[in-house]
Amino acid sequence: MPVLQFPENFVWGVATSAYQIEGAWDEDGRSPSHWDTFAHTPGKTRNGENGDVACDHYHRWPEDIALMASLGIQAYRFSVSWPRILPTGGRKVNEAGLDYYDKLVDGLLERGIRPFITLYHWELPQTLQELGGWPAREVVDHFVALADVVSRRLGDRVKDWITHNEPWCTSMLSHQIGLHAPGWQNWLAALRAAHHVLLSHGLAMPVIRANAPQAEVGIAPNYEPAYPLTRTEADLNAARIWDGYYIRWFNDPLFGRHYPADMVAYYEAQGYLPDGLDFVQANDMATIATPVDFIGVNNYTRQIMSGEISLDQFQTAANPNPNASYTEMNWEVYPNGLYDILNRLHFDYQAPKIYITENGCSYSDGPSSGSRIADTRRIEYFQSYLAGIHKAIGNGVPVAGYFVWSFMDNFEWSLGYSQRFGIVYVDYETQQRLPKDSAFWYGDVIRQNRLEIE
Ligand code: IFM
Repeated sequence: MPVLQFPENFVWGVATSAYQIEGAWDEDGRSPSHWDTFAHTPGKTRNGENGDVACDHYHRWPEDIALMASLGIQAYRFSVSWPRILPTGGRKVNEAGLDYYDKLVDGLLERGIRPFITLYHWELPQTLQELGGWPAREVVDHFVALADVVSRRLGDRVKDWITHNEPWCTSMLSHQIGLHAPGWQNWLAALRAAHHVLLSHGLAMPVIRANAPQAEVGIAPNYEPAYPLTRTEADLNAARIWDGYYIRWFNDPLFGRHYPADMVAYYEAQGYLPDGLDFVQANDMATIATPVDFIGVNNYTRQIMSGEISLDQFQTAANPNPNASYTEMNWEVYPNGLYDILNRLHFDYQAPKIYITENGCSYSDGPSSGSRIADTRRIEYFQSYLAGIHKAIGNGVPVAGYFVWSFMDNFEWSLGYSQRFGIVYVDYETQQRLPKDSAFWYGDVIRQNRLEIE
């Protein structure tokens, strides 16, 4: 049985986000976010489901982090809910909201769990949405205020900070495809949003570092690499466009390469940038390229691209791979995709340090006999991706840690509660938590700092 030993000090964690688990959407001074508005709009989410209650983590966090500790989890990546802390943006703090995260951080540290904070995992106060949301440059200053308020309060104890989760989702999925809040379908708005997300990241980093001198700060883009179906020019071109749209548009500016010229030309030719990059102001690109301490990699699957590409027709698995297995999101299990991305981030972009900030799979296995949940496919998924990570580390890629998405089943955005990504099962009727087999398996991996592959 091959045994893959991980480096000493490798960080083993789990991840969640506020709106997906907290619930308590209108308690203790929290105002609505644009996701509350979206999810409360008929037709936007599966079965009209929303995050009003979710996993009720706002009230149950002590038991949740006790469970993490009992499994041996070393680090917990969670996000703060902006409208809980600054209900109308700006700097007017809702103390009860900030206190909540203060207690959570203390509770984690008491149990020896290292907190990794994500500042923005898609919850914009509705008031800021009404000011124009991410396509409006004004939002950037509001985000920097959030970074300042949170890092001033928690920076004495929290060392690891992530500015944004998945800028592609905040911009494209939300403003061009329209599947996420605010549900727009407007290319220019999406590209403006992308720029403001990146700019706000660059401006927030020195603020966090000033408030928390020990801090390491990064960002967690989603990486879904594209592979051509065949070696024909059309398929190669389709893969290049997907890569530009999904990866390079975000990664290139972060690493000082400006927006990729081929994609600017493509977007202009399509009429998506009628006035070019007029929303980019002097110094913006240098600010965005402020060196990060680490890059967070969110990776689940890949795309196989072919022929004439239309980025308006959003499809998962446009070219299904007959030899692969798929999760219940219809996402191909493709561990080589993560391996390739890790090598690329190291050898091409020269990322200083990498955390896998999300990796996981949706399978609906629930309790069958008694309380046991035999989610064997999830264990196999993790084994295959971790083997790829281990191989990349062997190539010299500086991967410092791994976060399972997700600690527990939760609200999967427009898909409501239909997708279960957790290593802990949540019975939404009773809010009972049941660790799945994968949770115990993960605990063993952590304890031994190694992976045994059967
Ligand atoms: O649930 C999401 C998470 O919020 C962001 N990354 C992908 C996950 C699964 O879709």
